[in-house]
Amino acid sequence: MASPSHGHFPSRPIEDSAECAGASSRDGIPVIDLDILLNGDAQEQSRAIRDLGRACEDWGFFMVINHGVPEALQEAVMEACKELYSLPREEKADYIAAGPKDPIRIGTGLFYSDVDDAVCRRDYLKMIAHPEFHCPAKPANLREITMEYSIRTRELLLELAQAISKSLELDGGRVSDALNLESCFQILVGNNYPPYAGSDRVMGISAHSDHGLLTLLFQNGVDGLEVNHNGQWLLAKPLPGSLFIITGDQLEIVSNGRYKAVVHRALVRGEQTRMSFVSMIGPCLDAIVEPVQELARSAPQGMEFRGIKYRDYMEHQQSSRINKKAALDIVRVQHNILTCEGTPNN
Ligand SMILES: O=C(O)CCC(=O)C(=O)O
Repeated sequence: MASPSHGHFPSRPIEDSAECAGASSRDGIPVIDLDILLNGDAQEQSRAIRDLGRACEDWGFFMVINHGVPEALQEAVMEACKELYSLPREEKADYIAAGPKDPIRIGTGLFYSDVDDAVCRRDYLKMIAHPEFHCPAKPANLREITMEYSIRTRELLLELAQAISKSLELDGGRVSDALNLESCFQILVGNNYPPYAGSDRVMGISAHSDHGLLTLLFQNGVDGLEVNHNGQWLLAKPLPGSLFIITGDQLEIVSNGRYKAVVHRALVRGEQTRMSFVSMIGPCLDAIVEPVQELARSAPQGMEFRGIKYRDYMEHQQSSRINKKAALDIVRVQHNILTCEGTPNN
C-alpha cells in the first residue's frame, strides 16, 4: 500500500465544490473545503477559517470535502471490517473477552437506553491507534489498511485542530500545545448495525457526545447518523466524497464552552446493514485539559470548566451510562448555585 502522503490532493475533486465550499449542504450542514483551508490564498484561507469557527460554534458538526483520504482506502477499510465481523467467534475470542481498558475490543453492544427509550444494538471493533498502534491479527490485511487510514486521518484531524485554534483567534499551535496533540490519543471504531425494520424502539447508538476532541466518520452508503441541532434531530446525508466531522467534549472544554460537543446517535432501519467507521483523536492521555487561559480571561463568567486529566475524563465517561453530554457535568463550573440566602454564590 502506498505510503501516506503529506500533501493534500482531493481524493475525488468535488465538481460543485465551489458551490459547497464554506457553504452548506441542502440540509444546512456546514461544508468545509480542506484544500482551500490549507492551500487557498490568504483571503480564501481566512474565510474558510471563519466558516470553520462558525461550524464548530453553531453545529459542532460539518462535512469536509477535498480532504485527501482516498476513496479506495475507505472502501478497503470497510471490506476488511466486513471480513473481521464474519470471522468465526473463536478467532476473535481474546478481543471479545477484553475489557474497556484493553487496546483492542470486539463486541456487541446490546442495552436499553432510557435516554431514547430504545434498545440499542451494534457490533463493534475498537482499536487504539496512537500513541501505539494496535490491531487484531486477522484478517491479514486489516493492520496495513487501518494503519494507513489512522495516519492519514490523524494528519487531517491535526490540521483541522490547527485551523480551529486560529478560528478561536489563537495561534495555530495553541490548542495542539495545550493538549499535547503530538502524543494524541487516537482510537478507530468500526460499527456494524444489522438491519431492523420492526420498531422505532430499536437503534444503533443512543444520544451521546464523544469524549475526545474531533471525530471523523464515514459510512457504507446507508444513512443513519442523526445530529442534534438546535434541539431537533437531523439525519446527516453526506455529500459524495465527503467525510463527517463531529466535535467532542475536549473541544468544548478547551474552548471554554464556545464550541459545543454535538450530541448524535445512530438509527437502524430498513433492510440494509449499516456500517460506519470512526477515527477519533483526543488529547495526550496525561494532558490536563482545561479552558485555554486567553479564552477564559475574556469570557464574561471566566472559566466554564475545571481541569481534568484526559485519561480520567475518558474513564469517567466510559464507566457512565450513555446519556447525551452528562459526562461533562463533572468538570462544569456551576456559576449560579443559590446560597441559603438566595444569592448567587460565585
Ligand atoms: O455509526 C454512527 O453513525 C455513529 C457512531 C458513533 O456515534 C460512535 O461510534 O460513537
